[in-house]
Amino acid sequence: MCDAHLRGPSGIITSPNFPIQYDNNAHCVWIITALNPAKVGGELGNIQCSKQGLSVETQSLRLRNRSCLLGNSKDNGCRVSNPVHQTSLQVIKLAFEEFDLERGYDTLTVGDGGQDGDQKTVLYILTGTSVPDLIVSTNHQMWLLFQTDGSGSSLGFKASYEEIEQGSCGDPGIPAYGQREGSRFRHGDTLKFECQPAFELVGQKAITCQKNNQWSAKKPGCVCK
Ligand SMILES: [Ca+2]
Repeated sequence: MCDAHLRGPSGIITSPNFPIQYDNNAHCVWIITALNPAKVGGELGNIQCSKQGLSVETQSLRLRNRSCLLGNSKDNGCRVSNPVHQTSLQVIKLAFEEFDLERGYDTLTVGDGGQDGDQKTVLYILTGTSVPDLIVSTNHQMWLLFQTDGSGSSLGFKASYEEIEQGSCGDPGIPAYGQREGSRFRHGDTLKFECQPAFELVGQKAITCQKNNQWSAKKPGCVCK
């Protein structure tokens, strides 16, 4: 059993057994929900759910109610008297610290929203040994699906998640032995990087926060000349 519903404002996700090798035939789902009421604008109002067949399982009901709050009331039979404006939405930023999966056979799929496995909401399918870029959802929820095949294991992954304000790409950090110009991470903001003397910049000198909440490129690195 490795499925989990996680909540903001922040936390850590690792593959099972990390940093020891993960199991074969694993199927793990994590659903992260931003739940920081202080950051949600306006009155929430009353929520009434009338449609039959709503799950009685508490967690699931909470998730449904949450989508209620975001104005998605037609789908789940809930009525919200005073819906929250989407502009104050919190989204989920996922940053990987370590990543090592058997290339092509074991995968971590990252998607937007709370419906795990929904092909329409897939943001990335990750495999191999490169540490992925920062991933930011466009929704108040993000799902992760970890699947492994019947043979060949690796160390797995470790990632941290954090709620950030909608309209931001999140802080990508500063490269070791480098410095950064710019400290705003919202749509249209650009960060410039340079390296200390004796180090050479590898990657893009400047990256811009795009409207899909992703930086235009990964944070560059500084390597010894
Ligand atoms: Ca495998």
